[in-house]
Amino acid sequence: MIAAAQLKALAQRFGAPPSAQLSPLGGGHINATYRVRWPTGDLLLQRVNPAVFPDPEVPCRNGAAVLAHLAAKGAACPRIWPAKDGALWCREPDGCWRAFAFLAGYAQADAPAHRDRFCEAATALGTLLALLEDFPAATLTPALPRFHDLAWHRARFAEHALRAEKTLGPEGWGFHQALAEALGNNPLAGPDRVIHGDTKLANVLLPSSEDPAVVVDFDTVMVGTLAMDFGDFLRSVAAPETGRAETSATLLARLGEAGRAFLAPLALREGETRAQLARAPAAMAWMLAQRFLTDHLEGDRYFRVATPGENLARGRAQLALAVRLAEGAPELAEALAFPGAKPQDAG
Ligand code: GN1
Ligand code: MG
Repeated sequence: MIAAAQLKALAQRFGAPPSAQLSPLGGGHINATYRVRWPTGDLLLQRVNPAVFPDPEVPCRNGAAVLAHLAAKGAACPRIWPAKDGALWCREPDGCWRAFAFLAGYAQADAPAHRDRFCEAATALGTLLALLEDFPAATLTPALPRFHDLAWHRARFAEHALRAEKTLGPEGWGFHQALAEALGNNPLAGPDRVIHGDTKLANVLLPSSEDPAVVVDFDTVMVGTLAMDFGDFLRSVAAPETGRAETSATLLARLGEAGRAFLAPLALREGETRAQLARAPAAMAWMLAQRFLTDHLEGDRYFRVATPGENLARGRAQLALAVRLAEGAPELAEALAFPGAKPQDAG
């Protein structure tokens, strides 16, 4: 729990008057986020969680550099709100605090009201990756070492194999085994790119006006592969928490549409093929399932839970989703055919 007095004092370091209104903003499993409002200011104040990020200044620094790059190109992106002393973030004993101008009039792309706007979110993310193609990758420090390293997450989960098998039961454990077989050794491989690292729908804000969509949460920008961002986005578009009961055909048609919108702004590189990208949503869902399950078995130290068992439920849901996505991968590869695809992209 973050004490009200501490929050107030922090808000004042970012220029808020003592009378400013403070309200918590939900969402996210890791950082703590608040909105701070007063007559002439409106900001989003956030603590980067040091229990997750070994050095919470690293995501702040990476994010600030990427946002400066995007702003210089005139892209719609979050605006950092510096502290009164000019600092872009404040190091405190409980983590790093930073602020952004609050984006009023926008809502997260996973909001029920936006359920049919996933292609706008996809285009925003594809455009972002295109804009990051000339970002100096070597200046980024990994905020979370081995973050999207599927083999590493598999090995960590495997340490709990006996308990995991018992906890998941024959069906869930069977899903896990089947995915290991279906997805092969390195389904997220590809040439290096600067990627966002957390491309779920909720990290795209859609406007109520004609303005462009805005991608947020640059804590995990890193050198990775297109498959990682592409796969994470499509697995979130497919996520069961969106509350859709869809047939597989409808789901795959929607994923095909979202996937084409994501890829349209990008020039695919050698090694980035449709067949491989089509397996990435399953791979990302499977990796996330193992991250949730490992955390459940280790006592919920990473992903925040409101009640015990929540990470188990999240893990089970991602596991079932991963199976569905792996089954649909060949069809998704077909659906990803997009105008302008080069023959070598046919994978
Ligand atoms: C975490 O905290 P949040 O919700 O932005 C996680 C992502 C997961 C996501 C699942 C740094 O993101 O990798 O996909 O939960 N971020 C980190 O909802 O681990
Ligand atoms: Mg995040």
